[in-house]
Amino acid sequence: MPSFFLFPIFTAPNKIGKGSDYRSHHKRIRCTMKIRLNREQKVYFVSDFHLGTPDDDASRKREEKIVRWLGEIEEQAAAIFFVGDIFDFWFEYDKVIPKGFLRFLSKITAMRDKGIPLFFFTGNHDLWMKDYFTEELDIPVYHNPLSMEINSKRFLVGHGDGLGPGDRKYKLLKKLFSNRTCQWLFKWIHPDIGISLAHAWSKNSRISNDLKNENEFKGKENEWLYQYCLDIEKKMHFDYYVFGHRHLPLNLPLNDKSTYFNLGEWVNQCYYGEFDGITFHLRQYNGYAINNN
Ligand SMILES: [Mn+2]
Repeated sequence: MPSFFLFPIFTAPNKIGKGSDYRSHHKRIRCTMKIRLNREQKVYFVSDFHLGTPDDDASRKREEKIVRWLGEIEEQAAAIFFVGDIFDFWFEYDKVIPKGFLRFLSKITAMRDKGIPLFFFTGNHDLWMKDYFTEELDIPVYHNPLSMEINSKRFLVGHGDGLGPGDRKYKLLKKLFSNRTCQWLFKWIHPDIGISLAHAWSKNSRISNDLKNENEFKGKENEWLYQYCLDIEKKMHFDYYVFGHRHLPLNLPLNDKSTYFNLGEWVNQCYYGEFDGITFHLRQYNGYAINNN
């Protein structure tokens, strides 16, 4: 089991994802966590597994690949950050959680039992996480970006949905999805119906279409998260901005000291972020080829 030093300073997640003016988000960013790595240790970041889509077979193969990857990195992992959209749909009822994903859940349970710190961020597909992961697995769940210091580098990490300029349609939808009354109403629909409806919606959503590899980079000026990072950087400095959501692996320098990384996705390309204490690398997992189309 790797030894590690982890000093969470404040446990409460900050609130920078909220508020109508994203330009004031920096006021709420504080260093919320400090991690110090030993020589051999690494911190991993991964997002957008979208477990459950497009069908059970493809999702199962992907899940097996994820479990293999976790098995390969766990010896070196000082911490692993799951940066949202891990599930294509997740909704916690008071006494029920969605069926499936047992291999993945078993793997992360075993890793937590070995003492490896794991952290979840919610994405736009699984924002309805409540206390299940925290209470059952002792995995903190963050709904907004989190700042952290790993060795001497400063990170801002989050799923990234609804940040930056533009995407008003989605921001409105997010308000609806985050609305407590809407959530309360949804939970009274029988799970067999509610979850089926959610999967049908997810399959037709723009984000899901993005997963068919139709997403493309349309220049820095159209990259909302890049614009968001630039804006934060005017007010406070981070060495690395690490987001998911775009389904595009990106490595875009903001200035000579800061870089915006996007973690891509695991339906097609299987990218992840690895920080060795000095440098952040975006890597592709080339384990056992699977056909998931
Ligand atoms: Mn996604």
